Amino acid sequence: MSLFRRLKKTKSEDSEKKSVAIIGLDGAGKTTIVKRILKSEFTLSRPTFGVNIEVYKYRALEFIVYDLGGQTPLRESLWEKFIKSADGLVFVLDSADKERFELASEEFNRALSFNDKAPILFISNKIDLENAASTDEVLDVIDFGELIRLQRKYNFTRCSALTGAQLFESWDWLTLKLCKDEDLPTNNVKICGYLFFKSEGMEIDTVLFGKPKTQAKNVTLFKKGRAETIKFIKQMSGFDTAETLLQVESKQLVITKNKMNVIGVIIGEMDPAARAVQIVKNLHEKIVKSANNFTRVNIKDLIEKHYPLDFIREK
Ligand SMILES: Nc1nc2c(ncn2[C@@H]2O[C@H](COP(=O)(O)OP(=O)(O)O)[C@@H](O)[C@H]2O)c(=O)[nH]1
Ligand SMILES: [Mg+2]
Repeated sequence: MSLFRRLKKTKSEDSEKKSVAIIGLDGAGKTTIVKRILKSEFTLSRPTFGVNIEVYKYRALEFIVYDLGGQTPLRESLWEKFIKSADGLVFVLDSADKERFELASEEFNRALSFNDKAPILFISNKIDLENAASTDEVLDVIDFGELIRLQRKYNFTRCSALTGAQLFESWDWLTLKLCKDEDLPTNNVKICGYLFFKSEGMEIDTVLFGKPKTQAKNVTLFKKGRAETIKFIKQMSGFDTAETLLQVESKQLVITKNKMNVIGVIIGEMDPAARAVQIVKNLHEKIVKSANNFTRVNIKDLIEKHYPLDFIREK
């Protein structure tokens, strides 16, 4: 985001090849997560490796998706090999499937026993569902004590692959753990404009930042961003909050919905999208506040005032 695009920004792609093993019981949401992370526009190569293994390649990155549980000896040795060689581990739990928590916990511990170095992202997925387990309910079954004792790098996060809630932030964490490139921007983003809609689909504002020449250059980019935003509004009409990250031309589009409002911002290709998500969430709050005071908001002013280092500046 370009979490993962950032990783490809390497001098020699082969030398920086990274693999992320994404594991969990069938139906946990692994495939859905990978597809969202890899953004809609990318073509993925997906070689068939064997039963229940998916390998997605994207530049210098390899995502190995593996359904756990009910191992045959052949599959067992195969996934042990994958997990051993993985640079990052992601375990996905269906937080609404409480009946299989114990089994998930066993598989989680087994996976950890094969790899004692890689940072671990634990995703408690499907939090949009009514019967999703709380953090405490998950922690009752999944034991992180050993990880803490061994000082492993791990992160626990509650996500929804469906709405995107918390997903991009947690992947940002993993990317930063995997990525050693000092040049990567970790703090500021370059917002080159925004799209502001009402959740029922009414367009309020589209504003391009920068000098007229830059704006002219970005017109088609924004047209595409607008089409993506409208698509997102339709797809997420049933949810109060949602967020997504897409690749649009050579930039990234972050769209977030918060009850009545939908805001999309376009940021640079290598920018940390998690920061953009954070900024937009704060903008949402400020918009709601000013609506309560009956003042008309100007999102551009808000960005300039509160995030002076996060938009494109041109002299
Ligand atoms: N409600 C909800 N459904 C999800 C979520 N993530 C995945 N699903 C659904 O769960 C099912 C299994 O997802 P899939 O990605 O195929 O699981 P996998 O077997 O782990 O790869 C699919 O029907 C998905 O649409 C989520 O966050 N919320
Ligand atoms: Mg799958």
